[in-house]
Amino acid sequence: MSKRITVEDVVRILDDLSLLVEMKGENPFKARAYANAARTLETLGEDLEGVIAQGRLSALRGIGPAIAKKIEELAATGTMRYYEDLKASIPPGHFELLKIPGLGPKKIRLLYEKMGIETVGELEYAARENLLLDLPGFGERMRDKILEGIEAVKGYRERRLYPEALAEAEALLGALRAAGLTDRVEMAGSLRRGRETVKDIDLLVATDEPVRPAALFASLPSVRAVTGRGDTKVSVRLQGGINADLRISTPGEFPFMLHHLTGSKGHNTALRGRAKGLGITMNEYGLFAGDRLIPCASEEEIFAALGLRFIPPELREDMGEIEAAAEGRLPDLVTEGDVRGLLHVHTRASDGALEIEALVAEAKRRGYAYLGISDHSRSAAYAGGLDREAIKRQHDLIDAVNAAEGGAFHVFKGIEADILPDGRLDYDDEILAAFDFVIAAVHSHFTMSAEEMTRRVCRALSHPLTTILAHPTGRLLLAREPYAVDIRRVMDEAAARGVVLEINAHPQRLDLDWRHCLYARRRGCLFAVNPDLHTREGFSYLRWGIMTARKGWLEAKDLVNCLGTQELSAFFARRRAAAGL
Ligand code: DGT
Ligand code: CA
Repeated sequence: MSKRITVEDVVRILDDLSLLVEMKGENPFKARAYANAARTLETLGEDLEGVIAQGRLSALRGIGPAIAKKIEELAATGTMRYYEDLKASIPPGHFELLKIPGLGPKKIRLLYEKMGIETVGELEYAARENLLLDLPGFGERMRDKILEGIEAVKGYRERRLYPEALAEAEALLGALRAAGLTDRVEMAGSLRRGRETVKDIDLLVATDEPVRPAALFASLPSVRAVTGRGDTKVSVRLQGGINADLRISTPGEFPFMLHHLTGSKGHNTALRGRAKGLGITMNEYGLFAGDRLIPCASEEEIFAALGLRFIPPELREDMGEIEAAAEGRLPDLVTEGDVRGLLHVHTRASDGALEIEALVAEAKRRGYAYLGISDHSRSAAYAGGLDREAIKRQHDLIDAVNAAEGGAFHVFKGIEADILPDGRLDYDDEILAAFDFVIAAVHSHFTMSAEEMTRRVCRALSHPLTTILAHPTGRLLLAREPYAVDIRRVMDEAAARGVVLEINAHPQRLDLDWRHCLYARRRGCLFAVNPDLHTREGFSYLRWGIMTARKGWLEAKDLVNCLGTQELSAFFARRRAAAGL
């Protein structure tokens, strides 16, 4: 395509268009149409260029002739007149204002017309100075909500999703390693700890000759600007906008520096406290008994010198890992290799890009023993939810695939059933009983009070056919805060009802949050790390889900998708038998 318009660019512009026409007060149907088209392209299982060349664009679900024409213009010329005109017709800051939760186009127009507010900065000032209170619909609660929203939006700008930061960091590491100038090169900081979002990249090298690696790092092609340069540290801003620090240590200090830079701050402080109790001083340069350095060749030896087992970086969040290491209670963390199969997989029957046969082939190629198909239920009209006939067709197909596999691979029949606003599931019990497993999910009405939302979700959990609760908090990292819900009560209910909690592995979800896993595990909950995949690429999401499970202290025995086919089948059967339906 000319000017290299990618399908991601098209998706972003369609999403922008959806917001822009809403801002302009046009028919809401129009806004939804652009959003739907974006969702279709997002999960397109083939090359957009090819689709356009074959004139098949307007045959795709949710893409009518008018939108198709605009996309074709964009692909052919690199711009879309209609989009550029719309963008030019509103103050530039308004676009960003839309991203603040609770601020819709109407309120933004009001702020502009009555107060001349055009940017997030102006809004923050007005909110802090109590200048908004006279506007209709802008009471104190709204002001507080706006200020919270502004903080969130600011935070979003400063952080990156983990996979994006990791890819940048790996490229830097690769370049440093290839140069062969240093003894060791490692990642540290939030990346090494497997945090879901990352502010900046921390890298560390060991060398006695710092000059050349420092110069090399500063001159890498992905570096946009050098923002700081000293003897032991070079700071840069990368082309993609993220900052990276290279720390240079001597080979002898390397393990201490690596531990220090890995953090977290809380973990470091707690560990220093423990060292002090043992009469040892600890800093980034070493462990010292008085003036004497206690030599350590690795992080393992540092922990050992403090009477501890090695604490994996993912656990270094000051959540009790030091006590657990001292008492030999550290969990035997789950790994990707423990996973036997994937649940929560979408097909073309709803909004996925692949047919069941292609999904099975890919799963087998990756060494899995089973898949659990779970398309959307009928009220998810936005995503092509399945009606009774579509379910029947899918089940016949799955039966045929399973028969052909002859036990070598198994497809479980599942559904991602919407949790309706009142907490009921989206189908009658008779239909639900036809599935091996049911994933219950909130996909609408996010803005209920915490009390209502908690009641809604708990009611869904109390349904005897609910097997798994999908993405329990509904967050979208760097885009949407979790919905208001009493997550502890939800986890208590899941434990009481034997409902499995999903750790959704999509890099923008990673939900259940690892911070909640330990509590849920103590209450006796089971978990499933689910890719929620819509495309072939989605198979790779599992990695991020496992990282999150590890941060949540989970072991293979905590995850139902580490069970073998027979065991999982028995687990599903037991639940359905207990339901007595
Ligand atoms: P980020 O960058 O916000 O995603 O998270 P981190 O953990 O990478 O934080 P960063 O880059 O500010 O610092 C890297 C590590 O350096 C951090 O995890 C622990 C260590 N560190 C930084 N500041 C302090 C401090 O004030 N005290 C201690 N003990 N350690 C610190
Ligand atoms: Ca960092």
